[in-house]
Amino acid sequence: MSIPMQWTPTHGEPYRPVPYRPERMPAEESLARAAELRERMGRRRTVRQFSAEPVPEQVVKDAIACAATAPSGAHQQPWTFVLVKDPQVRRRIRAAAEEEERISYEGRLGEEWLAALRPLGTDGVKPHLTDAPALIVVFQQRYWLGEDGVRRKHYYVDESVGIAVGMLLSALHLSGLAALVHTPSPMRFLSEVLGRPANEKAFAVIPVGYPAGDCRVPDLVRKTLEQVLVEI
Ligand code: IYR
Repeated sequence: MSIPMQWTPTHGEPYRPVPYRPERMPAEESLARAAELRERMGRRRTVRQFSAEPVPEQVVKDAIACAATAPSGAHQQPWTFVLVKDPQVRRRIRAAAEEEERISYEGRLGEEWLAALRPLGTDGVKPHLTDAPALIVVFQQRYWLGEDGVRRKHYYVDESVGIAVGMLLSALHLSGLAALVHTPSPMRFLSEVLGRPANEKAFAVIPVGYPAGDCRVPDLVRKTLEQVLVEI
């Protein structure tokens, strides 16, 4: 692998395009790959019961590197991925998350929301936060903060980080690891526990690992292609 060039912030520099000539994939190969990918992606499931078995750390880091290739508004790459391996920090995150979730499930969510969640079997107890061997806490950089205190606007932060998380989930799944997108609400405690700066806002907590031996998932049905695709 070649050593990547170090990124430095850009702002107001002129457009200096470089050639892009990816090798053209024959249509037959495209078709075969697309069908295989569709089948493999179709087998991804959100997992809430994890084995404590460790995962190869480089797989997780490679998946984060894949996520960080996501397109972003003005190529500002407004994301930070905090990889939490320390069991003590995971315990603190779980304790703080469960405190918020208990309030949520005891009524803050409201009847309609609770009814929508019922088929998923979720509740305020979050063992995955300590059982999974790693947590990836994704932060959005709401704005850029230079060392000299210069503060610059970031654009399309939600969209950019959402795309990156989608790519992260795909990379983890295709590398053989299971994950869950957990969104404790409110998430402010994550900045405190993880010591993140004021320009960063927690976006999701993603436990990563192998499913527990007795892992079960809700019997969900996905929309068919015909139900989600409109051709004009
Ligand atoms: N954040 C809560 C509730 C929750 C909300 C949605 I929308 C889900 O798809 C799943 C859970 C929790 O993590 O349990």
